[in-house]
Amino acid sequence: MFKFELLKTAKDSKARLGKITTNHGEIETPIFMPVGTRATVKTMTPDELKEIGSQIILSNTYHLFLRPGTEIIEKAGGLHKFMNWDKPILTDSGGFQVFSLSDNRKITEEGVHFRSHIDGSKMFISPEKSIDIQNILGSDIIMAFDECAPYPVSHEYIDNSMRRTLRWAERCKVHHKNTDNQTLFGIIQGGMYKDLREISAREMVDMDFKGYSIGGLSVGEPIDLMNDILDFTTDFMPESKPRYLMGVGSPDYLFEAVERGVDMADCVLPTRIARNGTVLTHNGKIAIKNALYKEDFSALDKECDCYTCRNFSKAYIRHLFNVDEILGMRLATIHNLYFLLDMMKNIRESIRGDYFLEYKDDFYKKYGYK
Ligand code: PRF
Ligand code: ZN
Repeated sequence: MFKFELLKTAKDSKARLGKITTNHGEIETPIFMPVGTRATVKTMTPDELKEIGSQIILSNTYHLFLRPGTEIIEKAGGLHKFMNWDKPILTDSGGFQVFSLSDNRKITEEGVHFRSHIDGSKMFISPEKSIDIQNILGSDIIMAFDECAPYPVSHEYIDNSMRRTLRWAERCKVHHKNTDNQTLFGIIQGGMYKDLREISAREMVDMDFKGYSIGGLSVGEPIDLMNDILDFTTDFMPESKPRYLMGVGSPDYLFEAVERGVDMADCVLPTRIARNGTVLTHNGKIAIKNALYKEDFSALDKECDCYTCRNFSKAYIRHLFNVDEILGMRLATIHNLYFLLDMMKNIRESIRGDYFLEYKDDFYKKYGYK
């Protein structure tokens, strides 16, 4: 079961309002997906994730393949049961992590040989193997195996890499049999080269996936370049299918993506920065360890209704970080995720009410962007 309904397209931009239905429930789009790389959104219980409004989480083939391994997750009855999360799960194919984390990679037409970043043991992931692993995980939305090319890199490199990713996508589609329960997305690559983005987008769309991801962006390029390539790419994508921008999760990147027609995004940013004491607020980021907050008994963000902001002060959370108490990380994570999920909810409301660009403008002014 997989359905995408496009409910509305904004008048002032390419922003869209939609709804995805999966076997594990509905997802309102545009949506931000918290990242649970190793079958846990770091520091958060599933109940807490639900309480802050998470509708879907992302997990990673690469990490779960290395540890605990597919055999254990299979015995547990799949990833949903293993981690006790009964809402939708999207898994990435390993096509990014294998390139960013592993050692001694060798890319062949068949797949990628690499050494585990944990114990150095020899590993291999091919398009077929990535699908097999994701089939065992039982995630609702699965990704084709791709290469996320580095930046900056030559036109020739991206040309070869993007065409191999197209052939790999075709192999994933042929190999994926569990189509009633799991929906496969193709990933558009092409680096920062428009001619290659166009080929990748057109060929992926011809293969008729149920949804399309945009990969190879937010890899270190300037935001204006990303916005330009993104705007160009979404024009080749069908209106009737969801569009997922991979690895984007700061407030400005999310607004810019939605404005250009993106429906889904994920990133470790809110959870990662929370663990080093960086907190998102309506007036910009703050470093909670700063001495400035030593005697500040107000909430992290006076406009936030999250559990953390309703119950604890900056001074207390600063203290927790300064003495390395794990509750500090938990409270900051709850707040940062709530902040982004609430922002996405406001974005959806603004598209519904035809004031998306005004909302963006107000948010940016207060946050201190631009
Ligand atoms: N491919 C895959 N996962 C990803 C990316 C990609 O290009 C990115 C790029 N920002 C993040 N995650 N498979
Ligand atoms: Zn809060």
